[in-house]
Amino acid sequence: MRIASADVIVTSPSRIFVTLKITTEDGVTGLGDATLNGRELAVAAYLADHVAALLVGKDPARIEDTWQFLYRSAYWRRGPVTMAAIAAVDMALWDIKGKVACLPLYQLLGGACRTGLRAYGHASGTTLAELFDSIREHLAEGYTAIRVQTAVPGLGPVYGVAAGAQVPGERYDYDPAQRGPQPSKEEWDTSAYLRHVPVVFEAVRDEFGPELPLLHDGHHRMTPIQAARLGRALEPFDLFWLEDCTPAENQDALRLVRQHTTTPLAIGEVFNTVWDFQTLIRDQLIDYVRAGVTHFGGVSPLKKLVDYAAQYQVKSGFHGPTDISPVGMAAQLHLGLAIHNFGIQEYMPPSAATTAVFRHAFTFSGGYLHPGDAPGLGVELDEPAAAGYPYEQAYLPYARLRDGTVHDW
Ligand code: CS2
Ligand code: MG
Repeated sequence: MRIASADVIVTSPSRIFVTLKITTEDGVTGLGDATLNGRELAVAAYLADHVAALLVGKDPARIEDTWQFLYRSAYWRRGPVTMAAIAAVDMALWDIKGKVACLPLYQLLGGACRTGLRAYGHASGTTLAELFDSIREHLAEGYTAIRVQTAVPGLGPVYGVAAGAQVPGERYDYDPAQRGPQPSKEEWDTSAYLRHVPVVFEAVRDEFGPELPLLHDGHHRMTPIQAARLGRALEPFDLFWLEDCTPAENQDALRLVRQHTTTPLAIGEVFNTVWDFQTLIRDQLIDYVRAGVTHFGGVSPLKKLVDYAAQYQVKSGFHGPTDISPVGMAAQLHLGLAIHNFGIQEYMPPSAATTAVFRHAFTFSGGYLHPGDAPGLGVELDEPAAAGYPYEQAYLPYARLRDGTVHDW
């Protein structure tokens, strides 16, 4: 069997998605997610202009060899664009292998280690009352673990808090990328945030009790000592994890955080290779790896990452917001079902428009996800429906401090 074609499909139901479709001479197709929020066309071009032609004629069964070929023959390695492109090829080839074997991907990865994957949902509010309502909404939807994001007194819109919608009927926190020619600017003040977050978690614990697993995303906005202070201040509220508490290009920065707090730490959604995690895992500086299959080069390297993490009792917490397409989500669910050191899965349900374009076999019920038992990934792309949602430029917001300094958003 040989690869006959590789096509890049860009569609924008609710938000922009870039998908690679590989078709074999025998007509077997495989899908891969290549969506990089706010830089989507860069990956689409990388695939269409530099990779697609290299795949034609290749044996789709040789997944690892193709991965190594794309990673090493490019000479220029790593980075979000390259790794999202390679990820799409890797996912599509695993999809084909599952369809040829007539097995769901998780069976090819060693079979199920559990009956379902615990998910967490995104609750947020500009006030405590609004936040409590959002938490109750998610509990009513079946979630058994909740990420809590809050507005900060004195600041306008901030990451993760439903404020306004860029698409009628959808919450702001649904997808932070806003359609338009320029990114919107948000104001940030870390001191105000550090004073407010512990107050919010105390109120949430008072309202919902000690058992509900609560997560919080620091979204890379603190210095190491600020992250240490917040981790310490949140200890009484027993968080499931504090995520991306400080930018981790400098992995050693987490030593200072670890030194001061026992709040579990999760990091890595912006990481692209195992080397970004090496010190963090080896030196027990984190408890969960947040890598997402689409930005980490695919199923093959993500499996290697969680196998490495398992040696240090570090668990998975795969990235799962709306800018991981249903194809990427499906791939992560298959891997998550098959690995032993599964921790938790982030899950923001795809919109109705997205689900109409990406028909998926995975299910969410009673707070747990399952990839389904369809062959391969279990996602079919409706190309005529996709064509109905042409590309519209969109950017993630960015942040400036009160004195105008650019800050991590
Ligand atoms: C976030 C993401 O879900 C998360 O944990 O950090 O929503 C992130 O902001 C987006 O993926 C950016 O595209
Ligand atoms: Mg995050």
